Amino acid sequence: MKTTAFSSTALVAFASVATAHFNLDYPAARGFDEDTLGNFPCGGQDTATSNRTSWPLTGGSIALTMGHIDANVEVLIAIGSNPGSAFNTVIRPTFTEQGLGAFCMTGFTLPSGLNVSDGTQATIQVVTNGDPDGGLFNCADITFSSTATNPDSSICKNATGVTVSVAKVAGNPNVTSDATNSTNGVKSGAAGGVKAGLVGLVFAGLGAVAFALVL
Ligand SMILES: *[C@@H]1O[C@H](CO)[C@@H](O)[C@H](O)[C@H]1NC(C)=O
Ligand SMILES: *[C@@H]1O[C@H](CO)[C@@H](O)[C@H](O)[C@H]1NC(C)=O
Ligand SMILES: *[C@@H]1O[C@H](CO)[C@@H](O)[C@H](O)[C@H]1NC(C)=O
Ligand SMILES: *[C@@H]1O[C@H](CO)[C@@H](O)[C@H](O)[C@H]1NC(C)=O
Ligand SMILES: *[C@@H]1O[C@H](CO)[C@@H](O)[C@H](O)[C@H]1NC(C)=O
Ligand SMILES: [Cu+2]
Repeated sequence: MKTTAFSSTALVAFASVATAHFNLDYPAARGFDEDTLGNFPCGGQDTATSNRTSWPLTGGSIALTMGHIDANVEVLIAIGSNPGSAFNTVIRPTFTEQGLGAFCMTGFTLPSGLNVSDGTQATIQVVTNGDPDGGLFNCADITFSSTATNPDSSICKNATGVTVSVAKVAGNPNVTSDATNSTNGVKSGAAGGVKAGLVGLVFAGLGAVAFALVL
């Protein structure tokens, strides 16, 4: 799925068909480099930017453009103004998305244990899987706001044919797609910081299996 020319104007337009592995369109990504998207924790964009999106305390949305016909997706968050790689909290456990183009996740709620209020700064990390090996990452810096509103349907929308299903990660004891079974999608005993790396490995295995099934 890796292609060459990806223009920044296409990223701004949101409406364009994906040419990258995946894009994080909203909240605004720190940046984008197709070649370093596989680098933990933020696809080569590892320093917080000053371009923070005001994001709702409850019911937030995250808009992506998907460049793989089939991808596992997970969303994590780290609290703080420049949290490094401390993406210890899962806010959307791993699931499988199918279909190219616009994909907007809606209805985010935060685990009750998280110390977040109006004005808290944080960074959202979106993890998807690769081609098929390895994890792919991108991050967006946000400020939680009780008055933030979600973007309109020109930015937050699903392309025709986009579907989601339960992730095929049942074999990994450290990952659960049942959000009610753990506070953050990671079973106790699995270190959160380590987990994103594990997810990449899991994705690698899944990719190989999926590829074999296609054949
Ligand atoms: C900053 O974020 C806004 C959306 O919140 C986005 O439209 C804009 O392109 C971003 N600017 C840069 C330089 O990334
Ligand atoms: C929660 O965050 C506020 C400000 O961000 C801080 O003053 C307070 O100590 C934090 N509480 C806990 C329990 O970490
Ligand atoms: C996109 O599809 C997902 C999965 O069905 C759904 O949860 C989400 O709300 C949809 N987004 C929009 C903007 O309708
Ligand atoms: C929930 O967690 C318990 C204890 O770790 C485990 O026995 C059970 O299988 C889990 N359920 C699901 C659906 O993952
Ligand atoms: C699960 O997590 C534990 C603790 O971090 C780790 O030792 C183990 O290798 C993990 N297992 C898998 C299958 O990822
Ligand atoms: Cu790709």
